[in-house]
Amino acid sequence: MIELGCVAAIGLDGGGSTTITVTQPDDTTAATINRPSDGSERAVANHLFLVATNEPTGELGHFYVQADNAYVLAGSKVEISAAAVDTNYIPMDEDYDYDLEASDGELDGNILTTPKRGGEITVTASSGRREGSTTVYAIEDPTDVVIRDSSGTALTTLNAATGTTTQLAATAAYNHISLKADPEAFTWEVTGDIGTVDEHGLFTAAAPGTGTITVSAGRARVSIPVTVSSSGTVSAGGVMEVESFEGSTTIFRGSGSNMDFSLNHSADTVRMGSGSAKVDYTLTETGASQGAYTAEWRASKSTGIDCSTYTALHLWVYGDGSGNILSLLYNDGAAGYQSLQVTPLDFTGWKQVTVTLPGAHFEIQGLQVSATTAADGTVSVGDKLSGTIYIDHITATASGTPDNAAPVVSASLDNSLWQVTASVADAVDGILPAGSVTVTYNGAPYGSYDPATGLVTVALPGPGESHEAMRITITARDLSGNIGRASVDVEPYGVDHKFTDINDYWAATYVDFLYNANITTGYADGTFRPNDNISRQQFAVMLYRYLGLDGTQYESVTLPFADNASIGDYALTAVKALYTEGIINGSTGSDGRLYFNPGGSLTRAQAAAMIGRTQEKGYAIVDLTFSDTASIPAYATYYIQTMAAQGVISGYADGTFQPGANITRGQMAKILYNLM
Ligand SMILES: [Ca+2]
Ligand SMILES: [Ca+2]
Repeated sequence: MIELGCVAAIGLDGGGSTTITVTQPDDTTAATINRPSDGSERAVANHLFLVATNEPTGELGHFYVQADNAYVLAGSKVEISAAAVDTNYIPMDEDYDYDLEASDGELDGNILTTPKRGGEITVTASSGRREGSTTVYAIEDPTDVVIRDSSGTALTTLNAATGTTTQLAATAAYNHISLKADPEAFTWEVTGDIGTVDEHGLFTAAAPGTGTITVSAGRARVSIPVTVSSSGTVSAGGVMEVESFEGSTTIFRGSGSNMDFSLNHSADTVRMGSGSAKVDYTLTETGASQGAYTAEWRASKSTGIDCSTYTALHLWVYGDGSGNILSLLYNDGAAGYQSLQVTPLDFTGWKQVTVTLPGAHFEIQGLQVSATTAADGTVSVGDKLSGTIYIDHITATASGTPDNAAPVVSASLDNSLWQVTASVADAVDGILPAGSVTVTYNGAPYGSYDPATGLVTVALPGPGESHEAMRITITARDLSGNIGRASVDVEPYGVDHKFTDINDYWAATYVDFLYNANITTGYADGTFRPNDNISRQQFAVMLYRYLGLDGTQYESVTLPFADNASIGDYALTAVKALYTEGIINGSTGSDGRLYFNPGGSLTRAQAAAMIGRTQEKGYAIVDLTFSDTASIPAYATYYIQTMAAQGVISGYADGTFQPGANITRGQMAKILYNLM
């Protein structure tokens, strides 16, 4: 209080028992001006009651002049008001015209813009010889400046995605007195070629990288580090990737009430890429009498969507069939944590939902699930109070229509130049950025993609020499998560087969390829036995080697199978790894226990599901037209649809798929080759 300039203080008990109620000079009713702990004046209390007994005279005495804030950051605006008071200090009913004059700064009507150099400004209202004045203190050198987000929370760092805008605010204080401060009264700067900040504190993230945002006023300045990430890249076609759930953190990092939010990598509940958001909720009545059942998740930082460019959000939702309502929480620039309905959860499995942006300003602040309310006001909850849903790949579009078409990749071999050339184009995004295209040679990164032209050129090794089979694959992902790819196969030349029993085998090239890639070693007698059924543990070993998993990461895993002891030593690490990664699950035996059945064979449907789970989501799918499509089990349908679309898997010449037939070692070799 001494720092504030107080020279004398009276303690009146404090807490809720002291209320200071004042009739201001321009008012005729009293209002509480302190903040008693009860929130208002107590019904029974003792009073010190000061009363003026004067009667109104009806004769103008002076003007009572005040600013909406007496202390302001120099350069900010304040609003001046002047009330007519009679000769007995009683406010007058009628309005009196008056002239306003300020000793410094600029007056526009009742708005005073204080001078940048600061100072004490006297503002006088007068009419004839009657007048009144007030002093506005414009502080040039505040003692404290803080950068805040749009909800007023002080920021120490800022993370933003390219293409997004973040409205920042700043506050200033002088010896602990809060100053009224317009954003324009501060000087905003950004360093590090990461974007721009305008005079109103609106930061536009333009390019990935790190830098700082500095705000200063007088000699006070404060900086926060800023990281701009490339997720949220904006395409020429007006698509912005808002959140893919592929990284280690998401735009929803925060905390919840009756809701848990986590990253999920279980393949069957990912729609795009290899990660999605898992949302577990248990609806709880909010306020005993309100009858509203909700669960909420609030992000610690809001994500702004530029509504001058984008008209709609698109997201994948995996419904739980509960009938509850999924909403986004958002700030419209005026008020936070409003809810915008995304979809009723009246479906199960994945569904793509489009949400039209409701106004000129939209910041994503979180998620909400709520129970439905019937027309008569009753809340329908029943046994649907809790559930689990998944969310994946959120984009914003200018067109209002989601992009569900994969990039087109076309590749060909130029024998004369001994090189592969490929072009990549997406109908919506246009030419894709560097991080969106990968080129591999026999499964390993190789060659390069030119994001200026959208072209790939791969010079093949060893021109004119004998060579093993080569496979060049170009994979491209658009900002909406769709994946397209193409491969060029170069037949082997002048080399022998790797096994003694595959010279006449239709898939010999693939078997040799997997041997060269260290995915299969065959049998000790030099055979591969391509027409044998592959055992479940042999399958696990090949898939483990194909994925390039690090076995040391899984040594301490305890397998849950009743027949652990019968798993071959050569396969144990592979089974532990694939079990941990959610690729193999085992099956329940007639005794109710879980078995891996290592020596058992594998159906084509089982193999397709397991292999399919190792692949990122986002490739095209096709309607299956096999004559026995109806007999494909539900768990394998999606994986067969997407691998058939890619040409990784196919049926038999008679039009059947034969999902229940056992898969052979040679068929497995062809599938793994096609995935490379
Ligand atoms: Ca994803
Ligand atoms: Ca596309």
